[in-house]
Amino acid sequence: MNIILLGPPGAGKGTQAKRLEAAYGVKQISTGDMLRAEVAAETPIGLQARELMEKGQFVPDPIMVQMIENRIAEPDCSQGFILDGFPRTESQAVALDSMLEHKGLKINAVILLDVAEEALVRRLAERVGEDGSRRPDDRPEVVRSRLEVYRAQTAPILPYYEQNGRLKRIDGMQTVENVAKKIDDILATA
Ligand code: B4P
Repeated sequence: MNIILLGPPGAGKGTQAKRLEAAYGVKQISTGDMLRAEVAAETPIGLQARELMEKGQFVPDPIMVQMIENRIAEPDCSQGFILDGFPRTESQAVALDSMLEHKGLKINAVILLDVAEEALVRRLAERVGEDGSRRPDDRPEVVRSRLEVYRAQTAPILPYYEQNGRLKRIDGMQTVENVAKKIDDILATA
């Protein structure tokens, strides 16, 4: 089972992807987490990503596409994966489809978590990591620019996935448990 979770920053993609990983035995691939690991390790990608992420901007498509191609090829993804944070641009979406076609893989479900902007700003302002740390890109001024980037670059890919009824929308304003149940309902028929 291969799943794409789409939605604006703070929609709950990471929250739901973690649960799906545990419930279905498929691997969470969070591009945000992968980039934060590159930043922490001060790799060449991390050094480039740090500045962009702190401003709420996207890391260039070729870097992200290569990162996903390498990750999907790893053995722990052989039972399936959940893409959490990818694709975020039309070019990433097109590259993903051609990459999967070459590998003989397909996406079983594309799920969009819909959440109102005021709720996103509030959630991210309140988000605290497991170690009690705050993310530098959750500052309200950066969240505003992340939402602008989402509107300009990610929202336009939704029609791409709406073709042939591929996109399933869920009201992400419900509780975590209710969102999870709606995802389970979609996956039961995927
Ligand atoms: P990400 O790490 O992907 O960040 P995210 O969108 O903030 O979070 P998510 O939707 O997973 O929210 P969460 O579950 O944590 O990206 C960070 C940055 O990395 C990007 O801005 C970009 O710079 C870069 N990047 C990543 N991928 C890229 C790509 N493909 N191309 C280019 N650049 C890329 O939920 C948020 C909060 O809400 C949590 O506190 C949670 O507890 C709470 N919450 C969740 N569900 C809830 C619910 N139902 N009700 C109430 N609260 C809820």
